[in-house]
Amino acid sequence: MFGKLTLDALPLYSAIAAGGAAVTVGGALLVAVVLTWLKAWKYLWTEWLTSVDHKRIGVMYIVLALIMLLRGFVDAIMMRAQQAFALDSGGYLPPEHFDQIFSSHGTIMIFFMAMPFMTGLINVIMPLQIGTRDVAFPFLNAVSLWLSAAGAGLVMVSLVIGKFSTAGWTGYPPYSGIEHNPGVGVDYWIWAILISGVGSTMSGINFVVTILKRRAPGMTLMRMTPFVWTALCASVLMIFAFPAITVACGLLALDRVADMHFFTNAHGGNMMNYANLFWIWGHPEVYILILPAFGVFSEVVATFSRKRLFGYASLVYATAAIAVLSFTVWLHHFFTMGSSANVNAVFGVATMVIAVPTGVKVFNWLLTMYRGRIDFHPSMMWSIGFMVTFVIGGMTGVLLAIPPADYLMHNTTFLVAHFHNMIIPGVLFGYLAGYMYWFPKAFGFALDRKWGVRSFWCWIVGFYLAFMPLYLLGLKGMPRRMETYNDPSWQPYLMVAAFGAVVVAMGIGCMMMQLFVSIRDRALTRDLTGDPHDGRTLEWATASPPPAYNFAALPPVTDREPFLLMKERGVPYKRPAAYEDIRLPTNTAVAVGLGGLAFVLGFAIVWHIWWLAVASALAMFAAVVLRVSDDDTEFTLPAAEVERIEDERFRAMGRPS
Ligand code: HEM
Ligand SMILES: [Cu+2]
Repeated sequence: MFGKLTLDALPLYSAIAAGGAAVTVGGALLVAVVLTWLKAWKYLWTEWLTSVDHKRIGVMYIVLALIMLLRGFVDAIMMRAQQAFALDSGGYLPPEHFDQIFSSHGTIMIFFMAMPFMTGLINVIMPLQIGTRDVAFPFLNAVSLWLSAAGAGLVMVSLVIGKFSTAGWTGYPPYSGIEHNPGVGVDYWIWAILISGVGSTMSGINFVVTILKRRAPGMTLMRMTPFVWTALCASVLMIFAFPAITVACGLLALDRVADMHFFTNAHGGNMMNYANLFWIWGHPEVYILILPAFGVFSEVVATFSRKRLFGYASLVYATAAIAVLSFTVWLHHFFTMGSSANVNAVFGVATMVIAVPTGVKVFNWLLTMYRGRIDFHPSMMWSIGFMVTFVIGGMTGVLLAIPPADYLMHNTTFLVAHFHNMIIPGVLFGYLAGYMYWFPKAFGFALDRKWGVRSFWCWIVGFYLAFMPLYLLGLKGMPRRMETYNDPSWQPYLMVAAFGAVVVAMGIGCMMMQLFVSIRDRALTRDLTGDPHDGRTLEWATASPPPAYNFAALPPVTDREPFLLMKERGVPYKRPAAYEDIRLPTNTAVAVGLGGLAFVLGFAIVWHIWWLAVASALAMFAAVVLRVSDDDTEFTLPAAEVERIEDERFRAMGRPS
């Protein structure tokens, strides 16, 4: 009846695991109690959970990302605490538990923090920047969100019922195979990634179609903002890369459940099939995450330097070049696994080539800032911090791209330092810059600058303290994923690294403080114009927060910085001669329902509760059939209502008609 699920699945074997479970369950209960106390359930359900509005979906993605950032960071700080004190002793974490933590940290940060953050930012801003009313497939967009949430939910549930994978975020066989890893942890990992990955593929399709088909009149490709360009390239990568990991996870699941042998040495399988599939997704994934962050930097640097972006066209070509090249280098992730020297050399050189378009971009940003009137808004600080730090990380990457050097360093903390050095400034700083830049657009009031700047300084100082020692440790030969060690000369570095993580924790604290202070003082920082930063692109032409339909009349575009041009001509808030009826998608419970069923399906397969798996799969199928045979999924917002909403906005701005 319950498959492999018994009371033994509860985390009573260790106080720390039980504590983690208690925090998870307690946190969920606390949220539920607060929502009940605020009587917010109905509002949450009708306005948010069932919404198909791209802005709300984007905000929900970002909320998911921020929650998972906290979870992933708790994992990080637990690892840093373990390694700081585990000299010649077991430390405070049992080995099995430490392995779960590095696996969940990597998995969460990549799949459930960075991916939702990126998808959320694109969702909120891209349709506004191209001047459209919604993404091409609003319902599909909601399904993607809820599939991501289902995956994240599976990772969180593994804290309470059963265990998480101990096979690292890459899940390499044979260790992730059933023979060496018979527990449910790897299955949680597989189904979390498989389910959320399907959502990511669909998001990619949705964004590409939206950008290609739904631009405002006159918005040619070369008038699109850099952020939209990077979103387009990242989405193309998502469409081609994510099926590879979905297939890899699917085959690994078959190996485990159906005794197949895709990735085993026995019966004709080969682990390298997995390594290739995984990294054919994994390397482009880095650029899926980083390109939109580059897009954010381009927007932020232009706005806060008060200058047109330097070298727009070269930036676009560099983005496209990076996207193409990112598919040609995956083999550098297994230089040491027995390819010939020539193969390694080709992939090493291909890897180094990516540094060229990336360098082009850095110079574009620097030259945009050159002689600009720079405003040190927190978003600008994140951008400058990124440029300095990222260049260092890039150089260590070129080092690792030399196969003989990689033989020495690949499984050491040098590598850990390198990829955090790319992904924290290059991805997370970019998203945080975007979060602070566009927050007033999404919510109608600005984030506090002071706490933003404080958060930035803690993050960047903490980053250097936490990761520079790892480069040195790597050169001294410390392998990654070490639970204990007996070389006393490592310990001082690990203490500094742990202290760095504490400073990053203060940065996260400042971000929470910033949100709290900003919400408290929101009456003072209201953004009535919709244009708090003196912006240049279309998203600033509409109200903050934008109405459901974004633009009462789709704005004609004749320039790369259309809103700046309107302001220069003195017509930024020109009202249409007459308003029209607008068709909008209606809310639906089907998408969130599908997410819930996908969660149940994943959980059922993890625990081999086959009747439940079949039942939830059938229910999903039925829900999809019901949805696609429903012709009544849109409603008309009458012109009079549009006019009323617009009138109200102009009155608030002090510009009654
Ligand atoms: C915020 C501060 C962060 C700290 C202090 C931190 C710390 C760590 C530590 C201690 C490890 C284990 C290293 C080892 O086993 O030797 C690790 C691994 C990892 N981290 Fe982070 N991390 C942070 C942020 C991030 C972010 C933002 C990402 C991605 C977006 C990320 C992705 C990863 C990945 C993929 C691994 C490899 C996990 C594995 O070995 O399977 N980390 N991190
Ligand atoms: Cu790579």
